[in-house]
Amino acid sequence: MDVAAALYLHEANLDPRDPFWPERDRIFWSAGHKAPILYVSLGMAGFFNVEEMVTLRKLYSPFQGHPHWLKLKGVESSSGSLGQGLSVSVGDALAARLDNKNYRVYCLMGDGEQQEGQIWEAAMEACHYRLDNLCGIIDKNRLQIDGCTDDVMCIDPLAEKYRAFGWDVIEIDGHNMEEILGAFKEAKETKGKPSLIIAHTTKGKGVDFMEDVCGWHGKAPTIEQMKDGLKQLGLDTKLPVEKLLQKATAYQEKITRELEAKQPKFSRDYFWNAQEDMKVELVPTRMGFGNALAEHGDDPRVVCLGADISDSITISQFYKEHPQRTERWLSMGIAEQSGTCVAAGLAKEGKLPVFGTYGVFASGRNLDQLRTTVCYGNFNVMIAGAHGGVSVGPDGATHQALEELFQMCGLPNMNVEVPCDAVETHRATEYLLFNVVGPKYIRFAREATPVVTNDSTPYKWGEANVIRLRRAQEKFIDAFEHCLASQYKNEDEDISIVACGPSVPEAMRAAWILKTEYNLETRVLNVHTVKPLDEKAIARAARDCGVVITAEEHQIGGLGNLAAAAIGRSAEVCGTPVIMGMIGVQDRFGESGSPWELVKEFEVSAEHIAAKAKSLHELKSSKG
Ligand SMILES: Cc1ncc(C[n+]2csc(CCOP(=O)(O)OP(=O)(O)O)c2C)c(N)n1
Repeated sequence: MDVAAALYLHEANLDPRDPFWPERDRIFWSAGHKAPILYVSLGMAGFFNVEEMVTLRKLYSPFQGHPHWLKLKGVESSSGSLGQGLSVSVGDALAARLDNKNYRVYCLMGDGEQQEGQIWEAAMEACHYRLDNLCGIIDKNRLQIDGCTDDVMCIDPLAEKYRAFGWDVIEIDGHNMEEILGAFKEAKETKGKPSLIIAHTTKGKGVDFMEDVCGWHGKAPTIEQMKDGLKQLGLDTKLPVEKLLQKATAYQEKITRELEAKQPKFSRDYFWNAQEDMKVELVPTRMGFGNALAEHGDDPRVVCLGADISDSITISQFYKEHPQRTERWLSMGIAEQSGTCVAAGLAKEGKLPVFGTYGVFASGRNLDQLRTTVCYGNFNVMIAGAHGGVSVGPDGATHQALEELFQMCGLPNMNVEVPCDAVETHRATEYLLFNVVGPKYIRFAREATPVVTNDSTPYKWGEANVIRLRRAQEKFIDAFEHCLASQYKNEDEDISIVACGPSVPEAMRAAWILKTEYNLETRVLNVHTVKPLDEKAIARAARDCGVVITAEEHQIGGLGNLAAAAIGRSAEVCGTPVIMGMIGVQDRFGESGSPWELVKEFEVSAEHIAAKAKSLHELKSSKG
């Protein structure tokens, strides 16, 4: 914070009245998760009224969980996937040179972020091109998410490494204003090479319960903790806390009204647990993954690899209560590309490696490594993509995995599993680990997902389940029957919904809406295995029902296009008219917001599925 204050309020040449002034200095936040500091800095520098920041991480806010330069003036580039900002800064500094401009380029990075290989590619480039208009800044607070940087993946000796890469390195106390300003001056005067300021800092400085404590990453304090913290910082009398809280509440009420006004309407509220009957339990889907690893981790072949969000995705349950397994727990740091190939190396020697991180990074950051090393080599590597869908909520677009099915299903040899709840995630994890030999990707979803299956629900890898609503019950789970698709006898339903992941519970809720509101019968297909896909079950549903809707918390078509192709090439469907619709995210990036707000905003809720089903059914009826 002190370095950012010095940069925005003193050092950098900026004009808040003209945010895109061509001569301004450029400041890139490679560590996009530090967005709140960026926003406060811009606010204090006059880019906007800093009180507007009360909408931080809320739906439609310009203050997204990670900075988006198209939403907020003063932000130079969108970031959130670590390790990319120094390369953007190199490009910008090169552009300045090509255009004979005198502005300077600053890049703020984390110390854990130094574990990303791309940082070192950019470090080499900056030296190669002698970019003395570039100044990198590392917030060396020695902490990251999984623990101390030294333990997660040691980055030291950092100064020597950058010096060896040809940089001028200045080490300072990052809370000492004189040293900070002195470092900026020295960097400006350095010629012929880029400069790096290593700012030694203490995370949470000045607040006793936060100082140097790892668990405060990305976590909001309670109101009491906030007030205590403000007091300790001497800010309690300077900030209009109550007024700001009221402003935040008013904003939330306004967007809730706007969002609700856009939702399809029915005679009553069918949302989860809104009625006296059809109650569900909501359990984080990721728990099924962690519990399965805890249960089966004694097998000496199982090796788990973490990428610095291990508690969050529950992969750490593999060793947390089992100290004897720690030698088979490999912390890779924030290094998804290398981690993927390390897993391949382990698999080559007969291990059962499981590598997990958020889905965006587990399927995108390492796509070429997955393609060339894991899939082309056909290695027995399990990749876990957590927080698939819009479920990461307030973190926003950069952390919301919405494209993995395109990427993963397109890879030859890859197996893809998308379980629908915590119970199915547990069973799928077990099955993949020991029974599917080859590259395998499991996508699990939203934090708290309705539990709609139990241990006696049929689960057969590669085969879909048919789910039928029988009658509303006290418990939602008891209102439905599940059956392996191959054993299901056609009941000539009006509509079929083909779904995977958290869209399965939504499809089931849609079936309830359709039956109660319109007396329509729905066949829900749970296609937990997306590759290999149960094409037969999908084609049969199309032939029997004549209306098929696909439902996915993913860019539209990930599952939908595969289902459409299955129907299109099925001899069984040939000659039968079929109307098809698709529910999914409609070719747009995610947003900050709460998970359920986003399910509604991105039109992937049961209400949207039911409304679409009704309209397609009417269309079918109108055509006779
Ligand atoms: C490519 C990528 N992998 C994982 C994450 C998730 N993540 C966000 S912040 C963070 C830790 C960053 O640590 P550090 O750079 O030391 O920052 P600081 O602790 O100072 O906040 C991780 C792993 C991410 N944003 N991007």
